[in-house]
Amino acid sequence: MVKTPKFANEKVFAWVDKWNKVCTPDKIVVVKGTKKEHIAICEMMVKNGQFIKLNPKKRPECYLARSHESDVARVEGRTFICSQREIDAGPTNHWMDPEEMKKLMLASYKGCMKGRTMYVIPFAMGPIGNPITQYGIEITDSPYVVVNMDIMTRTGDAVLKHLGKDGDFIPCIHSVGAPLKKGEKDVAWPCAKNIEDKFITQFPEERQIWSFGSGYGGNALLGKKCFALRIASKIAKDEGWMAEHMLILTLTSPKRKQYHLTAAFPSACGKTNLAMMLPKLKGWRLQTIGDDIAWLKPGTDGRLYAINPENGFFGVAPGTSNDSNPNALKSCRQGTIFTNVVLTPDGDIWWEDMGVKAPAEGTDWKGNPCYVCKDDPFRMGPRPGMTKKEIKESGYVAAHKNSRFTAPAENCPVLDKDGFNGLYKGKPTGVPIDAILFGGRRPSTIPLVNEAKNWTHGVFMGSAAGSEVTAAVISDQIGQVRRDPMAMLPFFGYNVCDYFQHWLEIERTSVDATKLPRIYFVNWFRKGKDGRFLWPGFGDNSRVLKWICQRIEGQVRANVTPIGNLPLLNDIDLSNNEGKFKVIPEDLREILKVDKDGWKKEIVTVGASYDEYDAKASKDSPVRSTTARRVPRALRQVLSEVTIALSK
Ligand code: OXD
Ligand code: MN
Repeated sequence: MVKTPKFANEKVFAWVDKWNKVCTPDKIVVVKGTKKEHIAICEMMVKNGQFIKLNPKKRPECYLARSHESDVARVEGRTFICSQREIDAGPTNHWMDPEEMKKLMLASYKGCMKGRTMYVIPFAMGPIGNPITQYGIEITDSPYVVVNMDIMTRTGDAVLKHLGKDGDFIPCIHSVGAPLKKGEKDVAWPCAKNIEDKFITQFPEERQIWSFGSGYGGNALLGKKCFALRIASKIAKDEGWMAEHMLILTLTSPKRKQYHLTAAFPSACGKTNLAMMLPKLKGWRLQTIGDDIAWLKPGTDGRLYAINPENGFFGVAPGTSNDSNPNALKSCRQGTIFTNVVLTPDGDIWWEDMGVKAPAEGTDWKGNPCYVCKDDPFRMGPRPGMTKKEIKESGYVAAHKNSRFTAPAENCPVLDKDGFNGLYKGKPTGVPIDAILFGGRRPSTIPLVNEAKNWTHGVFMGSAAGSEVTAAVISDQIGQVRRDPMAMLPFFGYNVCDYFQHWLEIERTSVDATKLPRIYFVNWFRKGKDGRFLWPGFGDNSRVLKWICQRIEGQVRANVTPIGNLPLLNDIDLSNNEGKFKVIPEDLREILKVDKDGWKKEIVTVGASYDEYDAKASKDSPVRSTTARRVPRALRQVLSEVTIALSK
């Protein structure tokens, strides 16, 4: 066994020592967090065939990784909340008794790092020293995880220094689950090949994270979903704050008034695009604070203050283009790790809907050759000379649908540096939030924007959110609408009913509830009967954000309807309605209407989801009795009110 390195902090030493004994690595490296170290690890991976170095003239300090085919997205079926009692994990989470889970996983971890290096990554979720920031120690045998964590979090010596002798942190352990025999050559993407051998486990009471068998970002970069959402949501509930799957942005009006907005959309539904959007409306400026996670704390003035706990963007590549998100493309210009995209012959990258012509020939995400499509220069197929129709029918994509870029936030040309550093008016409070948006991909029924009548109604709206399932998760339901309350379905660290109650408590316990953010539900994805999108989205979404700001200021009236307050048609600013994408006024009229029949069906399915969360004991599902906790009465009340109002 190799010797466990010394740490000033005893809890850190104990955590590393414990796993050194279990995993028996060949070597232990404590991550320093320097650029030199980052590049050295990347170059070592190039040598080992695990990274491809991209053309430094085109993409300085950028690398490409190709994952194993089984390891391309989050594995919700293998994600567990192991609270002491099943009822505390609730009906939306997989649960196992914590001791049983530990026994099972310990058997997998035994000797799992043989032939490998154990890396110890001290990391911070949030700017080091900010009062909202939390810390973690991730042990991993994956250099891919180390360099991605370097980008996505603040890592290294500075964190250990901040922890000092007795600073607290969330202990995390990760292994790809692929020990090497003596002399055995490593593969390009080591992982446990069978899905049943992968475990992404949170122990919410102990505040620990154990992950095994997967190298994919959402399963392996433990600061992100496992800590900043699942574990943090539990800490937040216990301490009276919120950990949410939300972007944070700063919007400045032509009169220089600043607004801070957060938005919760499910995975791969455009959070990164909205967070970096170029407003089509003249005089409005948008800046990015975060694109995926927000931690919000009530301030002494009753407002909610937010920080982005992350340090980079783990964005979905396909669809990211100069039209959809030029700032994301710019964020990827250097120091970025690409996973499962196409490699071009000149050492650059390409993906579907990048808005860039495909090269004549390239290498697809599986490492196979791919070729430009015969009748569409923006597509690639697996054989030369294929038509667009042939490629579409074959279902082939050259970049995986969930291929990703891991880009440093500091690359983002519209980063709000102060907000990103947790500062507001020079104080480390995070930024005060004016509005919270919920949303999802909904081809029908849900209007463009809908304002909640009050906080409880807004919580109801969030609880009722639904979206088409995307490739961000390994699922056989891709494209189908599923309920995804507050976009947190895969990320609740505890019982969903308690989570709803916690949202309601934020108002009940507020020192001044009139200062809480207004809540809105938006839908950029409505389609017409012909399958055409009825709203251009992207920069045109600034029209909706402007309406929201005007509502906050009390400058415009609204159409008060049974489902909420909708804009009056003329209040959506259609100036500068030019360019490739345009708002079509008849379409706008359509998406600002209340589709009563659609809503009657919608509300029934919301009620059905509540029934599932109530998880009443029944003959058919006796197990559910142990997860029986109820959706808060206040939300049931809103459900009834909306149902009655719609029936009039
Ligand atoms: C993500 C996700 O990667 O939500 O952000 O899956
Ligand atoms: Mn996400």
